Amino acid sequence: MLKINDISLSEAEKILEQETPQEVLDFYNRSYKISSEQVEFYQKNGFITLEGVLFGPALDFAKRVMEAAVIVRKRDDKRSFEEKSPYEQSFLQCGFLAFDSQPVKDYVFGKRFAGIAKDLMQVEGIRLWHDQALFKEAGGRATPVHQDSSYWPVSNPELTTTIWLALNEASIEKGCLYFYPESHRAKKEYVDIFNKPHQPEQLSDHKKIYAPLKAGDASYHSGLTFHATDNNKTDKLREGMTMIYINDGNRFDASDKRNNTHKSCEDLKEGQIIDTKYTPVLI
Ligand SMILES: O=C(O)CCC(=O)C(=O)O
Repeated sequence: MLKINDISLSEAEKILEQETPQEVLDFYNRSYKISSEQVEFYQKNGFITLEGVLFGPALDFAKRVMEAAVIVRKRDDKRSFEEKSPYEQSFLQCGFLAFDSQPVKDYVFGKRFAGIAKDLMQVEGIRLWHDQALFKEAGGRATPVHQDSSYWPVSNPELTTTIWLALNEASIEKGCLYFYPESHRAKKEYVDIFNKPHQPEQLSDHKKIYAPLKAGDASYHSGLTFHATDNNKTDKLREGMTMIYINDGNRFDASDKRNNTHKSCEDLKEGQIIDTKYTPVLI
């Protein structure tokens, strides 16, 4: 049984039945000011880090809710770390958590986080693509270098972005993200992160920039930006929560068999606007 901060399964279930307090809900929907310099930085480099995206009671509440959601989702996984595949040793991955409970949905649907994505991508509207908790266990493996949009059947990968929010500190030793600046303009390259990852040759001369985050800080990276993490060298769990956003208008591109069965595109036909029950307009 997965243990996080000594929360038992029954406590976790109770946490997920709570209502989000109004002050927290207001915080999730309060705008975060992005400057024109920050937009420029994101557009040039393909990523950005931002301080204080969450803090105070909203951070405390979101952290507890996400921990509970991961505990409940992993309730039947009794395997030891050694029994997991190398991919699964990189992180405890739980996607589409927003559709399991209201307090997670309140966080994932927050206009504060989607609004930042809208400003950084300079688009008219934002849809959720999906959410994903990524908790790297103590001693967890490195996450191999990859471009997220390789795994998504979208027509416009340049109009996708991920918020990676640190629910607790994500230091270099704990396996924070690192990014290859400007690599969103590099050649697209599929990395089989699940079974047989490789280090893209084209990045050999690229510098990488680590993005350590304090609790409540977040990074945003384009679906085209190459990124990765080192292993978690500490004895603590690294708790990252992501939401992925697409512009409202991105279309289903089923041309790549390696990614064309994505749940967010359930029942769509080639070329249709991505508009499913999993991808609501958020802002
Ligand atoms: O959290 C990690 O270890 C990897 C995260 C990642 O690759 C992503 O959010 O796109």
